[in-house]
Amino acid sequence: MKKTTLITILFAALAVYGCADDEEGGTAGSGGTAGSGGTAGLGGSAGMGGSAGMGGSAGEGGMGGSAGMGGTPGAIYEQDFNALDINGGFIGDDWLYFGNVYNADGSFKFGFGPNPAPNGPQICALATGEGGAGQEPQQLNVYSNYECCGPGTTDEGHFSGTELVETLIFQEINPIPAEFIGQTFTFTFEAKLGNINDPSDPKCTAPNVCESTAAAFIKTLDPNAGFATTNEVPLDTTNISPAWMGYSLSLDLTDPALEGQILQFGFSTIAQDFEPSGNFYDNVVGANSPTAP
Ligand SMILES: [Ca+2]
Ligand SMILES: [Ca+2]
Repeated sequence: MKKTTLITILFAALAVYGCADDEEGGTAGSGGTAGSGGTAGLGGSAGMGGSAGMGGSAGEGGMGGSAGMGGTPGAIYEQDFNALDINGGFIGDDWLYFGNVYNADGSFKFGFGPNPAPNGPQICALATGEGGAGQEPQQLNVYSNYECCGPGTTDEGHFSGTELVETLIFQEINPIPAEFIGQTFTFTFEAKLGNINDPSDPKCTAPNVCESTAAAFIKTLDPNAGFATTNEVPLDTTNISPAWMGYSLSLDLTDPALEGQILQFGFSTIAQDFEPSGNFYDNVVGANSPTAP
């Protein structure tokens, strides 16, 4: 049943994205097309099992957000952030947040999550006015959790002055279905430098040194091995251009052992001592294509 429904969503997704020409017009007429996308999304939700993220996306395709992005062949997830509620408490569309704290020497201290990714004031937030025609009206700003952790009590994370605070903002495919094996998963997005390590920030003026880092990533985790990371493809976004540019990273899913594991893709930051860490992201696409021999 799972397999059958998954195939349904894959075809349904293609059908939805196939309507891109309609969507690009931004006309009311495209709304009607998107309605059938919503129906397909319900099937997708069941097919993807735990991944409400994927099903949710297709289901909400009725809003035209994902369908409107222009139709990427093999796309299983698309988000331009334009139709998400900028006044809501969460990013929505099943974006998740996981937090980690590391000791000053980089050793792991503790982690927590996953939880729904908040729409500010910490961790990440929908933004507007940070892009051009290809990114407006809304983008995603990812930064640190400056309330982490235990202010006035345990004084950890930023409040320790030396510990490292990691934020991970991601979509999850859980479990990885059999159909993904033999495919290459590609994560593409656009990004613009935010306030990360901004030299004009008082936090970054001598003698203080700002050392925040940021990245995009694809990971797989094995739930049957204590959620051990079985693959990790990072793309450093610490020093990206202040102009919007496109980026891409990919992971070969050939290993049959990946079936049933968890695939995550998204953005991360590591910061300490309240140092600035923000970047802007937009036009996220996760797509499968047959792995080249
Ligand atoms: Ca956008
Ligand atoms: Ca520092």
